[in-house]
Amino acid sequence: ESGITRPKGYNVSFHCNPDMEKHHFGMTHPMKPWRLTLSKSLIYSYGMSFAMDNYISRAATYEELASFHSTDYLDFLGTVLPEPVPRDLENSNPDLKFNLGGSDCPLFDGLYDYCSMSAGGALDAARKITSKQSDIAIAWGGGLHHAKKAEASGFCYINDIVVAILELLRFYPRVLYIDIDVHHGDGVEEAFFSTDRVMTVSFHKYDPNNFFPGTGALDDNGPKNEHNPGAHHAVNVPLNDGITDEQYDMLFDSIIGKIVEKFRPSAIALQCGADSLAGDRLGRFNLQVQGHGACVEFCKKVGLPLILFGGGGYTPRNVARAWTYETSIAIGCQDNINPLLPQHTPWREQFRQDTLFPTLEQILGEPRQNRNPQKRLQEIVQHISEQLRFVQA
Ligand code: TV7
Ligand code: CA
Ligand code: ZN
Repeated sequence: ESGITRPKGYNVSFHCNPDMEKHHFGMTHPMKPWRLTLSKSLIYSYGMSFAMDNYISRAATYEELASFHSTDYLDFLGTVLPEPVPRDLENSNPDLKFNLGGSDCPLFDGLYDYCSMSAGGALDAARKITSKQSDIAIAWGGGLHHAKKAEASGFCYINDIVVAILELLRFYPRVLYIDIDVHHGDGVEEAFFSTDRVMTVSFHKYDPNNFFPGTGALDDNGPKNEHNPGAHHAVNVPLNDGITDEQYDMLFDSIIGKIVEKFRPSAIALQCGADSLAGDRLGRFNLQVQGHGACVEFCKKVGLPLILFGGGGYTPRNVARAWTYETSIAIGCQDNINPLLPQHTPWREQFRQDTLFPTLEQILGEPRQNRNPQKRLQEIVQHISEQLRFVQA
């Protein structure tokens, strides 16, 4: 009746942890773990859990986190406590360590649990893939791409993506990492700067002086010195405000198509940050649920083992719509999904419009001006085509 069926021999697993969603970064902080609850409730309302293997993920162990992070950093993360009196601004604490405790990466109750649960979901997803129990594994609680080996950054403390990719690398020769969050995937890029077994590709808003983190220029392609095997294995797609579905999907298909052909990955890890959607509190693009989802669809069609991670996304109703639609794509029921939100959806009034696919006008009133001339997008594709001449599988 719902049109949702389960094709034989094709498995999707869904990894979440309700305890993760209870954490708070602070009242005015843009990162709201509750968006995961809203997303799940919409996914379940559509009945999609019946077409997937659903797992409550465990927390990653200290040893698992230490596969990437330094033990100094983990030890500190495990022992720091939030201050009893909240500070009003960053820099008022003279001994911030590892970039912890500022306004972007505040210390909050249960921080270590929150981080290890996010990484646990990502690792569970990776293991379902490597054990071949899943063809696509979904970890919407992961995708925290800015965290460094020994530093928190941009709302990210533990880089669950790096930890999951390291697990994939135990079984697969090459992994392709793709990042459609509106921010540059700097932490993942840096972690794999010196290996040719991971190619990282980030699409992002780029404005070195005015948009976080300021890295990810077109010609930042990995250190080219000292015979680095990882040289040319970082691909950056710097974009400007207001890019549309049509332009973004053209870029995505053309760039990822060429990369798959040249790099011949054995698995794909896709970070689906939903802050690249129109109307995001921090984002700048004009992407709709359809255009964002088309990236997932393209990756699925490549036919390789695939992990879907979450990431940014600061307007919870848009995050829930995108990750619901993308879950339906993973399952393969996207053509049968009713665009009308199910009547019994919890928090239905949160969604403002009762459709899964609001128009740009519904989302924004006035769409953001598009500052991406076609000519610039062609230059980007051209640069990347030339970069790929240095890459071989
Ligand atoms: C993956 N932008 C993470 C994206 C991380 C972006 C930033 C904020 C922000 C933080 C707040 C807040 C905010 C309205 C927005 C240079 C600064 C400027 C803090 C005010 N409101 C992801 C990180 C980015 C915190 N950081 O990719 C508490 O915006 O631009 C910066 C750095 C210094 C710190 N100030 C902002 O999507 C998950 N932060 C309100 C309260
Ligand atoms: Ca990105
Ligand atoms: Zn982001």
